[in-house]
Amino acid sequence: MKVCKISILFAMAFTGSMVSAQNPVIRNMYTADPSARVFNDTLYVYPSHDRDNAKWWDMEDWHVFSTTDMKKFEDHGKAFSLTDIPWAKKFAWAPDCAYRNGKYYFYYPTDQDNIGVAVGNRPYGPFKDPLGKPLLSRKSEGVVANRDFIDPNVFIDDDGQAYLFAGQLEVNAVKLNKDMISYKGKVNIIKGTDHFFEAIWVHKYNGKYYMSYAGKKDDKSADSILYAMADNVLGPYTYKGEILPPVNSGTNHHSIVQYKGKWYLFYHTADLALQNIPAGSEDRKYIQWRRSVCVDELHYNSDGTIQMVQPTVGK
Ligand code: FUB
Repeated sequence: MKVCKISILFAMAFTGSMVSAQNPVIRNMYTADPSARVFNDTLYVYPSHDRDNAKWWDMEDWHVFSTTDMKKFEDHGKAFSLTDIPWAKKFAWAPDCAYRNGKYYFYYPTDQDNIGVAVGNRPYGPFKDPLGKPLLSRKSEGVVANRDFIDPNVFIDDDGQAYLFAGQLEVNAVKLNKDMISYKGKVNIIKGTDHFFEAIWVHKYNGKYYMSYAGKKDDKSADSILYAMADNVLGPYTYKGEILPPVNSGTNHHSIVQYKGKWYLFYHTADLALQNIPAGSEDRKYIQWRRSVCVDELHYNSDGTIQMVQPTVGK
């Protein structure tokens, strides 16, 4: 009887975060760093676009994807590219997008140094650079960037105030002005995000703020998705633990979104590359740069903490 109860509990815990059978959900190209956003009842994914033959993170452009059933993800094509940004040279990495005043604001890092913003009339672009310079960079007053200055995340609170978060090793945060292309006040350095490395994502659930991010939970581990909670968006946060264990792509980068009454964790793995590249091929050593977007359901405990997600990761 005891064994039976334990196995039922185990099965419930596992199926609670069980994958849709289709992971990776984006298969027409390599994609990573998915920022999922809901605009007008459609879920949009803003990922990085890993090149087909990539041997590093030398990405050049961004595509936007959308779904209404969490199964079929439509590629809306190239929305923005390094060639659209005169001041940027390289590395079209993890973006994010926000909606305000009838416009869509696309935030992106370049050169491991800068956070730019581009504006479009539709969620899938095309986007245009309104500033001709970065919105924020490692040289901006108050920014702490001892490693890369990357991975923008925008959070709009219930009172309408928008915040831009960015950074590696330190979480930098500014308040955006209503125009969404400028900021006000000082750069805040967020406290309490233990083990933080990169990939900031802020969301709110039942009045609490959640900051989730990639980081090593101890010296021996690879990057997990970890999280911290706070009563105020700018912290201080209290570290809570792991949401997603390390996956097979080395980097781990995610987003959390509510859609049609369910919560989802988007992340990436190297599974599509493992399926595409035959075992024994030299190219197998490059799978960490040919990533693919996955999604699983996410569940909260009654005290607001987040249950671990068990990803389906290939070998
Ligand atoms: O995709 C390039 C970089 O790898 C991202 O900016 C990081 O978050 C990591 O996923």
